Amino acid sequence: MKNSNNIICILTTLLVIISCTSVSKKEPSETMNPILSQLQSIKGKGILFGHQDDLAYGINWKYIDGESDVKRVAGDYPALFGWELGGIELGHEVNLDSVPFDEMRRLAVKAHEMGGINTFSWHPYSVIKGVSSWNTETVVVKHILPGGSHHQQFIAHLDKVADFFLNLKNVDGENIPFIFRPWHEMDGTWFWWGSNVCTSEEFKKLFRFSVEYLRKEKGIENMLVAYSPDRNFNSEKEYLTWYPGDEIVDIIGLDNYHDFKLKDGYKEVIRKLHIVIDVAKEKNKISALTETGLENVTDPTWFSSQLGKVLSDSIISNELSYAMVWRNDPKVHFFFPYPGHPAEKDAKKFLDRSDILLLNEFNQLKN
Ligand code: BMA
Repeated sequence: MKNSNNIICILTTLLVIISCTSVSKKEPSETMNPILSQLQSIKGKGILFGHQDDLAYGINWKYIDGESDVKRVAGDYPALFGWELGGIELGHEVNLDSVPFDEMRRLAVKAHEMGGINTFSWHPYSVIKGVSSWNTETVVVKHILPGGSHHQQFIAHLDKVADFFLNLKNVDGENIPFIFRPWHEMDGTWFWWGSNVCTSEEFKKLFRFSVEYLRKEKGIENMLVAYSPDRNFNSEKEYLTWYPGDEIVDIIGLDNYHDFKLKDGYKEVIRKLHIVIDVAKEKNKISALTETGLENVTDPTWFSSQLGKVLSDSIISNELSYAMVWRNDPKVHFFFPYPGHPAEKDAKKFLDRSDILLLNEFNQLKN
């Protein structure tokens, strides 16, 4: 009797331990974020096409409901919509590209209601000297980490980001799911979180702290997180130099404009994406070309002869979830053609391919 009581006691303890471990191991996104299951369901059927600021402005128009340069050229909206949060941390009403945050929120909710996926980048001003993301003269990262001289100010910045995310709600008042892609291109040397201004350990701490603070302290549960180095790696090990951890990251990404500019550069993009995809497969995560494009689309066949070739690669077409081109700002630069532009026909031909998904196709294919 005593023995069987002991056995029952041991078994119960074991069960409790096992169930506690499996609960604590679950990532928030695994259980709650529909974007992951949608992306998994379309894997191998097509690659989503995305465009930054697509619904906000384009060439010769801004803030006209229903407009989109992708729709003007290809007849449908992109399936993925990129937005930029830089400036929100200072309490600004418009982002660093003059997009009003209220309008961004409204358009992101609209994109979600149409069936699209929203992804947010963030080029924050630094809490030290208020310098822009592109200022690498001041050491910032180590001072904003826990224990650092400017940690509290940094938390105030994250609070502003959290407020924005917590107010991304549908008509029923429910928070909508989205992707957050902070601290991107860390392997480059142009941002204050770049590889020349902080160590990889400091960087990982920054990334982990930011995501854990938003998820755990602010209760943001519907957020997937993308890790997006630029092109400066040649192996999985190098790619993972700044990787903050499997429990932090959901999307294994790559930003790559530069390699496309090299001779036969698309081959280099393919090579890097194969590394990205290998990492994603090992970690059972989603892979994406999180930013790309040719500034001002100066090659009228770039979409089919460059990006198109990359996305036709057999491994990439089976594995990659999305590819996003950057914004169309008539005053600064644009990455997607507009009606009358020499690349218009070619971009349409590329987007007409059955393996490149715009919004309607995505809506039909996803679970
Ligand atoms: C860059 C450029 C800038 C812009 C920034 C954040 O690539 O487009 O003009 O301010 O992204 O959107």
